[in-house]
Amino acid sequence: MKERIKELEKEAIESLRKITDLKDLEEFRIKYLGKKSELTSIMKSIGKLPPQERPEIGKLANQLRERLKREYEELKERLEKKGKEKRFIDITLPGRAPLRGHFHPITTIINEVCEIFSKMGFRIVTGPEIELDYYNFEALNIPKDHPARDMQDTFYITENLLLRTHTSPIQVRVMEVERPPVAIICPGKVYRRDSDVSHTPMFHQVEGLLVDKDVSFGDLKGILTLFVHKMFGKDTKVRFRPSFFPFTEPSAEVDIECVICKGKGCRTCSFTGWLEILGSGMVDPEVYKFVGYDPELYSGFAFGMGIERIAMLKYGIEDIQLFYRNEMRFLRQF
Ligand code: 2NL
Repeated sequence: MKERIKELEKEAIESLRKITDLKDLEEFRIKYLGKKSELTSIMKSIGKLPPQERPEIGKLANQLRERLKREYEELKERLEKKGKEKRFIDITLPGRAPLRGHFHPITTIINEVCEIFSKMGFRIVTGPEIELDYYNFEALNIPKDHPARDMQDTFYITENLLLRTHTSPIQVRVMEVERPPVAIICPGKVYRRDSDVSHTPMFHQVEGLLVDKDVSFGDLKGILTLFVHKMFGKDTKVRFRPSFFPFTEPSAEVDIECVICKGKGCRTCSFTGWLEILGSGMVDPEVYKFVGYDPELYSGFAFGMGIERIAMLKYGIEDIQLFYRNEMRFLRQF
């Protein structure tokens, strides 16, 4: 038994010296230190030896086990370290470019519109999305029986509080505290109870207002034509078409030549050759009564546009819901 332990030690150490990778080392561990190894069975059989032989054999077997374990751990550590050093890093490879974000297409259009009017002297003003019925409807001369005031069309919070349905209340608030000249541009989110391919319950609007002495319909036409030319290109054809809003008189809708078919007629323009892009008009004297302006002294014009609509026309997008699905394949195209 003593002889066998000595042989086993020689054999084990010899095979350990030849090991160069972790796979062979694991085989070594199983063969010499595992549960089914010869050394383990020697240790198990010590109880069957004559009592006087047991201490010496036991000691030798234990010493061998400790030595093999130590050598095994040392070699394992060395091989693992070597494996890490071996991983080759090519420092000449170009780095991975970080993904760069950009503005949402709706934000881009809002910024473009606001910048055009800023340069013409309009001041950008924002206001609360939760409004009083007074600022959203009453002061804008929208009668009590107007369909827009229906529960079906407006999100009411209480009888007097609602989610604004346009950004006009901002302009009423400004006129309430400032005397003319007033030239403001008001971007923001607005809410209506509507949802299909061309409507979402929340959308964006930009409205503008200019009030001073001697502001005429000619000024409205001049400024809005300039806006269209800056926004869609200086060769874009514009037309003013009579319309109606409770808060303007007279009122006009502004159309541009269809950007898709260049006026020939297509599905986008319902075969009219024209696209409606904004509503406008001379501020109704009734509105001035609510804010304490003298309609004999002052006049002005206002206009409003839906940003999603402009973005859809400008980029040729057919489904408005795409703006709010946050699909990267859609957003990355802008
Ligand atoms: C549209 C039409 C419009 C206005 C908004 C306005 C504001 C005040 C007084 C008078 Cl405080 N008018 N805003 C005027 C005409 C049209 O918007 O189609 N928007 C999407």
